Amino acid sequence: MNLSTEIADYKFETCLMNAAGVHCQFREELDGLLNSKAGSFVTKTATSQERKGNPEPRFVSHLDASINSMGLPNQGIDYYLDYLELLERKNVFLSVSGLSKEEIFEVLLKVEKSNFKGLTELNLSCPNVVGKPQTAYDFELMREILDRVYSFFTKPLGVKLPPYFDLVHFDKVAMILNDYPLAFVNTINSIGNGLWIKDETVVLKPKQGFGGIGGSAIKATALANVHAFYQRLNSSIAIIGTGGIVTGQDAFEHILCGASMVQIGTALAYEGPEIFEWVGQELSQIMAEKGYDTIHSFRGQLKYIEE
Ligand code: RRO
Repeated sequence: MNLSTEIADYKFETCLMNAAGVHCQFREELDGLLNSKAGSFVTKTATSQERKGNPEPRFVSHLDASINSMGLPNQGIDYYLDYLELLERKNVFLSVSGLSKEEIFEVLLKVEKSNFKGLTELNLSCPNVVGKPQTAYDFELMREILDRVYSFFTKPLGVKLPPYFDLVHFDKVAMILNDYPLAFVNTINSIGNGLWIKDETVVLKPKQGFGGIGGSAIKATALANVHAFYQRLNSSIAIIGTGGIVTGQDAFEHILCGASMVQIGTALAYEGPEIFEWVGQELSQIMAEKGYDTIHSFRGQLKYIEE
């Protein structure tokens, strides 16, 4: 079965990969993804300097559910650029962000000037930095940032979005994104600021227990966001589907909604990189049963119930 896909001019042997933040902070973890059946990887969102992140416990997960308030722990942009510049493969993703507009521009300028030849993902949706709202929920700020970024950044770029919950918001965000030559949009990040309780106590230390929710519970929201943007974005902007993928059926549904590539977060954290093998096998089997040879033959072909 052929699970290959492309984003902009980049080709991938299979459409499955990790979600940023999972199994990708350190070289050893990235090596593990390189040696797995994933078609690519994305690095942990990098800031200008190394960050330790929030105090522990800051991540709790099961196979199909998670809550996190990591607080953007990462090794700093130089660490990821050093790693990526030495790789022979170019079809990989570098995730970046910053705690201020200026920091975002500083990090992206470094990427622009580097020898990195892959795809850059600008994370506009980190839900866990104390005192910092998610950029992509402020539409004016999002446009201001993209205007400035495109004044100097010439490499293939995409954005990581938080979930939206209103059709008017899908319209507004798509209208902004369609004004830029984005290579891709990645939807969704975790659903921000949920709360888990055990023994009458929150399970995470930071932010009095509030954290981003991942796993099966967010699949419906993820599918809706993938499809809403598939319906609204210019066809030159590829969609990466993230959220609630545990099985081949989940990956199939993301592609049916319009995703060109799908990312696994919570389930990868629980199972490790072997997960790509069985999700790939399950996806292949579903496609074979339905008579689809490639993901292009059903991508975006979601059916509606007509009168
Ligand atoms: O590090 C985090 O707390 C984090 C980030 Br940057 C993000 O984009 N999404 C998330 O769930 N956690």
